[in-house]
Amino acid sequence: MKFDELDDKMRVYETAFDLCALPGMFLVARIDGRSFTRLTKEVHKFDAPFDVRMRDMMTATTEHLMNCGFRCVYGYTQSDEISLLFHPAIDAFERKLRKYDSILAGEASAKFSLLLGAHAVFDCRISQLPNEGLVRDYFRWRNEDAHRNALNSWCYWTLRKDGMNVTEATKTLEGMAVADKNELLFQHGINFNDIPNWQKRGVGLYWETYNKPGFNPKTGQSVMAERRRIKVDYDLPMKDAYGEFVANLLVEVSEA
Ligand SMILES: Nc1nc2c(ncn2[C@@H]2O[C@H](COP(=O)(O)OP(=O)(O)OP(=O)(O)O)[C@@H](O)[C@H]2O)c(=O)[nH]1
Ligand SMILES: [Mg+2]
Repeated sequence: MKFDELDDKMRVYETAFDLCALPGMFLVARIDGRSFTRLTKEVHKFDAPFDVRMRDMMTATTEHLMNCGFRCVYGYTQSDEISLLFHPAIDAFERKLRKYDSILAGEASAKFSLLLGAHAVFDCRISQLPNEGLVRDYFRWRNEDAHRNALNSWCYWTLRKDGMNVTEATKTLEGMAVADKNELLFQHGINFNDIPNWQKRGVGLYWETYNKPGFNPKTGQSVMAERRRIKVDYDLPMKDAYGEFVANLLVEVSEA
């Protein structure tokens, strides 16, 4: 068989199920650390429940993903996960989903591994959201997940540090109401309201414009040039206000 024939014959197996996102769909990627329960507790001991080094590595990885060839409007990270909202008109790789999944997982794994100085792996999945309301709901979902996890992790590690083993701590928290979890922390001198917002709400990254002083060599004059940079927000709003915040980012890109 000639090479061209062989090429045609085999390529169809590779591409037949190569799905493309439909035009007009909002695309959101979620990139999640593989086995980070083990990585953060056994392999590389991070402080629990939250370690600022983990936060900073996840934030730097998010920033890297926002700058790696996809039109990204918003990045969000909490725990071992990153969500990326792409520009509604993104057309990178003809919107082929396998490209988004594989490249983003690869870029995240490479970046985080370099920062950690050890092997770390991420997976990636894409949500195709047909309207802006669902984009808001998506980000509210992850934001509220961060809040729930923060309360649970704070309770769990408070009990563990108080001498309970894994089973005792897990059993104590099973079915406990939110108010009782807050009270449990309070009894141990922790006011959940005072826990930093980045732990309870996650971290948001978005573009801002700023004026950079420059010099025009032709005229010899100082000039201001408009530039874009990523702002890291450790104090995100929550619930409806967070939904509004995400919707505003979409308004800004549609007006730009
Ligand atoms: N110690 C510590 N652990 C963290 C921190 N941030 C995230 N983690 C842990 O990372 C894990 C993330 O949870 P999951 O993604 O559900 O669990 P996973 O083990 O990564 O499992 P898969 O994603 O299914 O591979 C949890 O166990 C968190 O406690 C941190 O700052 N400190
Ligand atoms: Mg994980």
